[in-house]
Amino acid sequence: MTMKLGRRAFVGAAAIGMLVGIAGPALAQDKIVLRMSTPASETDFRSQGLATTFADAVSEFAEYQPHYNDSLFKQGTELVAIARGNLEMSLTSAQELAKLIPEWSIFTAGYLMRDAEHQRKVFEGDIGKEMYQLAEDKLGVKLLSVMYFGTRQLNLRGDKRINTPADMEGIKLRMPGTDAWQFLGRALGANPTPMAFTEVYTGLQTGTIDGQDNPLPTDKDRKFYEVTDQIILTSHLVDMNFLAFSKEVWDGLTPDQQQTVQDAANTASREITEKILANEAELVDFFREQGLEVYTPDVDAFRERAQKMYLESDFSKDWPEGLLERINAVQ
Ligand code: KDO
Repeated sequence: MTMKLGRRAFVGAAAIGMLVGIAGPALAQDKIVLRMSTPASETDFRSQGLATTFADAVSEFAEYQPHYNDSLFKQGTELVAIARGNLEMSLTSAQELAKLIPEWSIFTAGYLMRDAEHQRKVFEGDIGKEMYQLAEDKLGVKLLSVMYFGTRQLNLRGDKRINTPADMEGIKLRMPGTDAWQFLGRALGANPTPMAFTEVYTGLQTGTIDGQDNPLPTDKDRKFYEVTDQIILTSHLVDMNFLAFSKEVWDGLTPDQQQTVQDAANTASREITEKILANEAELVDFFREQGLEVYTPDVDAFRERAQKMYLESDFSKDWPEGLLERINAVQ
């Protein structure tokens, strides 16, 4: 695949490149300290999987030190922090990567990935290798593994029945604060508004926003069901996270240690994926028990509008040639 780097990517990469290597990894009792920053809570499946499986596997030579709820770095600033040598690990997303590497925006498109299995095969195959290499070359960030984070669904206040994107008109939908996320909100027919993940519960409670989108396990973990009335199963994004790791720290590990870190990331990511899939399957009943309306709209109408908008968007101009077809062909 020929990767064409746009001007934006070069400027961003050069600026970040200049900052790499300012500080070396911290050591605690002769162990490398791996600080991981995330907006997710401590009880989130991803947090739990990393704090057990990953942390245990690397414990001989590294101390895994998680920081939850945006307490160390703000959502969306973690990748630059890693590139600058100020952070060792994060759970990153295609949307955050796309902000720095435009080619990555292909993975922010609604209705692209079919399911968790499709996602795993794409990222554990050649496409994943190429996209991970791009992140390493341009940012000095190693993407160790992909984990399924759940399929994103609409979650709204009020009882307005939503069947097609036209019904979303005027709905103030909180989406995370990057262009890629805001575009997805518009592709769903909504009026998107940026807000940090940690502020969403209060935003729903006070009515600053009419709704939000997240996978069902996240809606449960953050108790969004307490302050909303309905979940519309649009399944608009089969979402994923990547375990991001400082290349500088990685390069300082012995080959054995690197293998241990890689194996730990793979095992933890697979376990997390399985747990999220199992939990997702149980949650429709749970939300109904909490009194929410849960229903499937005209998903084809949402898919058609979103796919058309993405193909006609500026994002698609940065997609590597042939990549869309290659992703679709992965069985
Ligand atoms: C969110 O802000 O809605 C989001 O789900 C976006 C994801 O990419 C990811 O950052 C996630 O938040 C955090 O990990 C918190 O769950």
